Amino acid sequence: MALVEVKVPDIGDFDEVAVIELLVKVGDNVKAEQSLITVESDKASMEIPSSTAGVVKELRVKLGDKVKQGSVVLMVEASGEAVAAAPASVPAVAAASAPVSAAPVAVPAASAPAACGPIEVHVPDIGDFKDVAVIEIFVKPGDAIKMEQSLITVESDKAAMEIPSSAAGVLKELKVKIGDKVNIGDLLAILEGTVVSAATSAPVAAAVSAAAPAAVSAPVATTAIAAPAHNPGASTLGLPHASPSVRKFARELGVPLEEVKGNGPKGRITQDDVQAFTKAVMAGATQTKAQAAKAPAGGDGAALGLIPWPKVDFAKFGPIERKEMGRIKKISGANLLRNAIMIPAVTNHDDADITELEAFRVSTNKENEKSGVKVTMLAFLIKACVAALKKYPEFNSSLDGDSLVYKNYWHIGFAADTPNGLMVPVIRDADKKGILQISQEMGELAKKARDGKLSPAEMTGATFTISSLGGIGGKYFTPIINAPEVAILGVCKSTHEPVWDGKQFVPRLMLPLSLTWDHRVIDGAAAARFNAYLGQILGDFRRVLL
Ligand code: CAO
Repeated sequence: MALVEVKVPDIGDFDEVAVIELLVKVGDNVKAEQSLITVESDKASMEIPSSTAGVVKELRVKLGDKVKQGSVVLMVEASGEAVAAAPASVPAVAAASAPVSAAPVAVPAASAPAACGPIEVHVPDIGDFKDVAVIEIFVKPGDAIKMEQSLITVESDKAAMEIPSSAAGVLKELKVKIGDKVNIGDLLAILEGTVVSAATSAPVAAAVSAAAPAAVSAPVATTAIAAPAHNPGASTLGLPHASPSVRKFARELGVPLEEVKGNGPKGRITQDDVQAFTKAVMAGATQTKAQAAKAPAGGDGAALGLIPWPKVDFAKFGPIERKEMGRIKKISGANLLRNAIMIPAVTNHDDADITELEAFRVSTNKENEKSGVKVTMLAFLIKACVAALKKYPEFNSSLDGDSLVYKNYWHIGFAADTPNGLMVPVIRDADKKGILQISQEMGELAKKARDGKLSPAEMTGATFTISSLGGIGGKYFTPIINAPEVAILGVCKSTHEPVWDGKQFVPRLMLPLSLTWDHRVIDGAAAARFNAYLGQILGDFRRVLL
């Protein structure tokens, strides 16, 4: 069988373009029209197809080489399905883009010079591609659109191309959606604003195709990377940097391309990268963001690069019973896991002397016996925390990127143990409420929580949370911060302890406090001060007035 040279076909106006991707290797069986290499100019990237079918015997180009029309790409031992060798046969893409015109691509009326006001943007001349599907939309109403900015990607069975805007302005209305089929002249969008005409605005891919004579295979898929200047190393308009065929490949596999790390030249995502990503997901070595978001509370840690979770056949050791976890446990589990992993949390333990406060609480409850409202220790803790949060406002903040959001409201969440799992109702504006009102609201909210009747509004907006195990027992624990809050107070059971008063040990009722805080926001010294201040207030509430 004959050795055939496969050359770079007419690639339009492009003089010398760099080889940025090799899509085949020696020994590969290539089909006619199969993409061999990707080349890239400062305007577009395009894949160069094989003009013949056969076995690759020699690669004549390497990454970084500059090629132009006529450069030999590789040597193929032809199997007879030659395309270029048979002048009569019209290459697929050239056929798709025929009739071929060497003239500059015409642009529909929309791109004529215009003043301010609504401007229609139409699909420009895209060769003779018919009914091409809209596969990506890059803009949304309200976006400021620059001239030549890509609006959508369309794809035929041979090529994908980005359609640039023929005008500048603010996008008022998009007239297409994903999946729509479009043709030359179809209305794409309506812009409003300052308009500069774009007499030659056309998809680069179309321009390349249009310039290709029918005698040789034209570049297959070209992703137009419209001016202004494209940085090949970065994605265009936030899109992953990948050739059309790789995008198509990823789409067919359902691979989120934006999550794939590109190992090709200048960070370009190659087919190998997509394959490696798919294998890693299948093997459980990584997760897509969508999977991570849906991760069950007992995720196996693979996403963190940890060794797999132990798989034990418990039934081997004795009788077992398997029960599906409840919905609330699953949801709170996933949240707790994220918060435990993501937050560099530290816990400070301290004790507050609540001897007098507890005596006051008990006597108040006796006096108020008939009112039906029981004053709880937790209500005092909420008020004391509000005072400490006001004194140390970073504890009432949230991280937002590199900024801290300080909240000038004090909504306090409290953990409630329910038959369905942990819930955190919120006392809103605790700073404006008295102990009686807080106690009453807490009672109502805790009941609603136990009955599964809390509304989402009653569980959101907290700026700080208290988790009290005081009625149950224990000494100290390390509560997990309820993101995006930055601290949480854990409270355990108060006990009488001997405390040195300077002269002697006296029995005092001591309340164990465990304050967990986000070390990105709060320093250890601030946490110690917060706890100390809290202890002072609980020891003598009159300090709030100071
Ligand atoms: N020390 C000693 N006793 C305490 C106490 C403390 N810190 N806090 C409350 N108590 C006692 C009260 O005096 C009361 O006793 P009596 O019945 O003898 O009067 C009893 O415990 C119940 O207290 P309470 O009615 O004031 O209720 P509470 O405020 O302690 O709890 C609520 C309300 C909703 C927080 C609680 O029902 C609950 O669900 N706690 C568990 C929270 C939780 O699960 N946290 C862990 C989250 S991390 O997984």
